[in-house]
Amino acid sequence: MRTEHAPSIQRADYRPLAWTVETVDLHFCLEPEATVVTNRMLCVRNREAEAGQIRLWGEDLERLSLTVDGQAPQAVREQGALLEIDADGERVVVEVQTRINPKANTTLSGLYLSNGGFFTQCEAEGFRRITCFPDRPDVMARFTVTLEADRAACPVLLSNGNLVEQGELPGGRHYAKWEDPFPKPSYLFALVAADLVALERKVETMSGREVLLQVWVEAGNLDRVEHAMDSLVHSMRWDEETFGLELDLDRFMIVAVADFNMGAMENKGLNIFNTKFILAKPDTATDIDYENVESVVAHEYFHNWTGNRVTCRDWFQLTLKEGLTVFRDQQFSADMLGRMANEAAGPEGAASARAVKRIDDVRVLRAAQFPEDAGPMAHPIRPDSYQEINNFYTATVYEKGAEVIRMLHTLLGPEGFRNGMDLYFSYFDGQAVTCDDFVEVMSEANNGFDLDQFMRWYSQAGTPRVKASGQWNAADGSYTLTLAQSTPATPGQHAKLPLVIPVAAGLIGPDGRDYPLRLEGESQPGATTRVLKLTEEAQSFRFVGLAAEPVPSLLRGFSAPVILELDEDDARLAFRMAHDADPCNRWDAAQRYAERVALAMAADPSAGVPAAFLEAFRALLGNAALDPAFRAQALALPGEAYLLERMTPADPLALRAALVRLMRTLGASFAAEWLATCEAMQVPGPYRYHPADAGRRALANLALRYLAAAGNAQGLALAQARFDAATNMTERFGALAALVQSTHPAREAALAAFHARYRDDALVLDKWFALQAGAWRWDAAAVPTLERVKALMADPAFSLSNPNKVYALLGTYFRANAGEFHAADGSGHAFWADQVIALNARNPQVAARMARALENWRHFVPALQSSIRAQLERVLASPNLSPDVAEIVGKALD
Ligand code: 0A1
Ligand code: ZN
Repeated sequence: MRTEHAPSIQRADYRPLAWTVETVDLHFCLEPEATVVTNRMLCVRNREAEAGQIRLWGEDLERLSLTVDGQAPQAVREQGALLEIDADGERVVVEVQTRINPKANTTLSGLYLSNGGFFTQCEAEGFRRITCFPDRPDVMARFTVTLEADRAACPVLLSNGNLVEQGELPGGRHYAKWEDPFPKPSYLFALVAADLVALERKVETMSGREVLLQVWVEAGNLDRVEHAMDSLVHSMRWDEETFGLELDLDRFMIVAVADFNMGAMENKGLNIFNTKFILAKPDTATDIDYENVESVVAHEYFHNWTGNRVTCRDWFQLTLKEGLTVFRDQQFSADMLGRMANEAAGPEGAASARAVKRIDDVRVLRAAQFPEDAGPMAHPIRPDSYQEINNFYTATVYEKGAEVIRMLHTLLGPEGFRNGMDLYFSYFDGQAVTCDDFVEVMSEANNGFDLDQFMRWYSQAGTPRVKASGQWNAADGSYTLTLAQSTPATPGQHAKLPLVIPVAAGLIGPDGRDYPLRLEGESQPGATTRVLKLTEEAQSFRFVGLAAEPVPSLLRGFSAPVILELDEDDARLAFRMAHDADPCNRWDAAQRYAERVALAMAADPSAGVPAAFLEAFRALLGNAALDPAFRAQALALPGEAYLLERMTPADPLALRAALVRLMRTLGASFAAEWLATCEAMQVPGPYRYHPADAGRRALANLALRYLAAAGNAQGLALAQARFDAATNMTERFGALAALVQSTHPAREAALAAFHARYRDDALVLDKWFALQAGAWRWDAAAVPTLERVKALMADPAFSLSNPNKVYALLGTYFRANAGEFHAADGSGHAFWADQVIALNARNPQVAARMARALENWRHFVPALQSSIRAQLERVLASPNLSPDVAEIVGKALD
């Protein structure tokens, strides 16, 4: 079946606009059901473009008036959302007045209402839902914004830049006027008019300027913003120290809103956040929530330079700002965690904390991006075409994009990378540029470092495979490592060329210690980890001067976003689990071994857990010298989504049955060790967000999970006791999760107690919904999770209009509970179609995200394929399908 629903937009078709905008003067008369927007633009002819009309886009607008230099325009053509206006001369003033209905705007794109306040979301193309405008990132204009609203309902009026005027108006109304001194694309425009309060802090920037920082929230949440504010201050300092980048505004504001499609948005000087990534206090937020707040606050703040000061020429270049900014926030978090761990446990603790953060990032990439690269939505980090740009805020553009930047950082070294960044800003500040511009400048700043072949990372989709084999020559003490690369075909891209792949390698001796490495031709052995540059289809590297046959440890620190294929027997994996000096690879060895065991058990329902695996697992569990956070990572089984991707054909029910058996065996076999671990991992004193404490809590919670899975009576009693006595959310929720993932009769009472305690707390209730949607069935007689999900949809706290609720309940069920969702009777799939259709009518972006849960269906066993196909077809045939959902479902069926 072909998708005829929406035309696709091609990267190659980019043309500059004939007219751009120099200044915009916006006036908002804010009313929930009839907001009038008056927009006065100074349009200027673009000398670098061919002659043509003024082009404006407008969507869902009621146009009240349109003038050019105060007159009715000579000729206007309208084609869908596009408005083309004839104009003479070089500079004209276009004024357009529109009326919109924020209350009826359930898409959460453009201007909308949340809890009585007005909020905007303009990336990628939401501004055209507010007014007619050349709504493209290559049009950078200076904005002046006047907001007018009811004072009682909306005492706070915010927009980008500096507040230049405010005052009272008749009829209980008031106004505020904001001026943004920096030219910006329309996707960075924002306004907020609501009843909010702020936590404020004044800090000095590196050049000694005093700036005002504000975090705006609803009054009842003021006790949960300290951590976000601290994170903002840390981000500012880090960007000054690491990149010499200073805040360029006198005032920087963050606003939290409960209804938001994504995580947060980097609007110039007025970041708008999903409350989930701002609000945190010990009683309501887990360690992971604290970590997420820190990294999302940093991410949005870092966009001020990578994204806002230098922006994207067109949306195909999205990874220019997103890949780079994710890389920056990952480095920031690693530095922050490392710094805190260093204070507590010295350099070794710091190294471990950094490694644990890296492992987290790799887990996300493997769980979300690898499947995307193997499915119908596979695209290069810089796509060549799209139907709906909102579908391209993907793990590929963000996470793989960050890996590509990381590889540049590896190839050029930290100093070379920094020089490239400096040159990037010196050339392109205030401009809208491309990924090519970025890579070229990196090369120029590094003596013309050849990055031509490297550019293929921007144009090729699919996860490359690197196949490694080694040959030991006992006679001369040499070890020849051969690396061969290939990338599988992806939709529309059959032939792939070799990439530049940095492979960080080490060789481990029989005593478990790394050999210093010496490549043939070198006079002396050097470091124990070397970055090998793989550029050909196959290449060999000969290491010499080795006393005994080594065990290779490849792709250390996950040095490239590839799948490493290495023939290792169980004994080797166990050896690396015990000795690999690179924590990422040590973790990976444990994951590979667990994957092997889980998939073998899925293939053979009578297979047990091999004794050798149990031994290797026990050795890690009992190694008290290892950082608890690392042990928590290494002892957790690989995620179900990742395992399904590795299984051919994917059989979620067989996999689930295997994982249940595996968890039970690991829980029961080491019950004494788990109990002792839980005891040993007590964290004394009041809660603090700190990697050392978080690691101990994570390991204790994992211990409870295994004990509960095994039905261990002592473990269940411990979970119950910890649930009752917990003084922070990490412990309370960890204990609850263990109880819910068991057959223990106390689970229902615990869920009810949790609900009673947090009945008025939307973010905590999201956890409560998600936990139940993600529950496995540990008891064959238990009701299917689907029944539970359906019942929870009727809970008064649930709403299809709130994205967080949808992601928590439906998203968890569709995306993180494969063993239940893919029930053999197809009930999960039919429910999925019902929900996608219902969401499509309200919020296409959220609907499309849910729709993606079934895109990799062709990878599944035949019985499931037919059930899924029927539902995909049902959705595709449903009336009024949005371009967002049509693209996802259409490509899935193509
Ligand atoms: N640029 C934001 C993410 C974002 C993207 C799209 C949105 O609406 C479609 C909203 C937010 C970031 O990277 O944080
Ligand atoms: Zn971003």
